[in-house]
Amino acid sequence: MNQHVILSPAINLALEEGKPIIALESTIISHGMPYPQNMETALSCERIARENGAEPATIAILEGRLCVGLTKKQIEYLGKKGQNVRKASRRDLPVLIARREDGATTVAATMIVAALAGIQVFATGGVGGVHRDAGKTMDISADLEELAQTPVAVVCAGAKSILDLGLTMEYLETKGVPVIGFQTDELPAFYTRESGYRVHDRADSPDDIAAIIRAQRTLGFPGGMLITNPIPRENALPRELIDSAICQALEDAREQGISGKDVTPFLLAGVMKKTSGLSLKANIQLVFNNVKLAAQIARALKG
Ligand code: PSU
Ligand code: MN
Repeated sequence: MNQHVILSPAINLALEEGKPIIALESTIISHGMPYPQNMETALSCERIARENGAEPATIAILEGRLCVGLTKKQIEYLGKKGQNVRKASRRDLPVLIARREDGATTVAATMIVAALAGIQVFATGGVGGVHRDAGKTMDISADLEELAQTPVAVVCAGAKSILDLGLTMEYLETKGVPVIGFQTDELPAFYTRESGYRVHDRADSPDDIAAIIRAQRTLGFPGGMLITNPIPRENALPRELIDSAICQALEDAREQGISGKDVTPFLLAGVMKKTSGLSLKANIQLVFNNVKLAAQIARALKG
C-alpha cells in the first residue's frame, strides 16, 4: 500500500477478505451540500452501501493522510467545517501531504486514492466537466483527465447543466473514456432524466457493467469509465425550474467574477438557494440511487 494511505479497520478487513467495496467522495460533503444534510447524507450512503452488500470507503485527506474509510466523527467534522475545508483535486494532494493538512476530495482526488487502495467502483452525485464558457475560460474539470488515466468506474447521475454537456461528452470521447448509460441511451442531466445528448453505450444490468470494467482491465487500458444512472422518476425535477435557477447562478458567478475551483461550489450553492431546497432533496435521492447501483456493480465484479 502507498505510504500516504491509511485504511480504516473495516476497509482493511474487506480488502483482505476480497469483499466488495465502493469509494465515496468528500467534496460532496464539504462543498456540495449544507450542514447537517451533508453529514446525514454521507452516513446514509454508508448504510445503503452495506445494505447492498458493499463496504463503504468514504475518502478524505486528514492531517496529510489519504484516509480510506472514515469514522462518524470524521464525517461530522467535514460536514461541520463545510467550505472551510480545502477542496482537494489532483493538484492539491502533494501540498496537503507535505503540510499535513486536511482536504475534502473531489471526484478526481477520490479516484486517485481509491485506485491506490485497490478500489474499482466509486459512487457520487455529479461529476465535473467542461464549463459552458470554456472557450474563453478554459475551465475544464480535472475530473475528466482523471477518468482518462485512473482505473476507477464512477457511478453518477450525469452532470448538472451548469456545464456544457455536449462539450463534456466530446471531451470524454476524445480521452477514450466510455460513458455508459444504465438502462438508458440518453445522458441524464442530474436533476432530470433527459439532456438531449446520447451516451456512448447503454448497459442494462450490473453484470453487463462489470463485464465492461473487466474488459477494460484485461486490455490494460489505464483509465476509468463513467456510469450514468438517471435520477429516479419520482425524484426528478421539472426542467424549467432547474434551468432558470442555473441561468441565474451562472449570471451571478459572472457578475461576481468567480473563477478557478470556486466556480462549481458557487454554482451548486446558488442553484440550491434558488430552488428553495427542492434541488437538495433531489440531490440526496439520486446519490442514494447511485450508491445502490455502485454496490451492485462492486458485487458483480466479485462474482
Ligand atoms: N458536481 C455536482 N456536485 C458536486 C461536485 C460537482 O453536482 O459535489 C463536486 C465534485 O466533488 C466534483 C467537483 O469532483 O465538484 C468538481 O469541481 P471542479 O469543477 O472544480 O473540478
Ligand atoms: Mn474548474
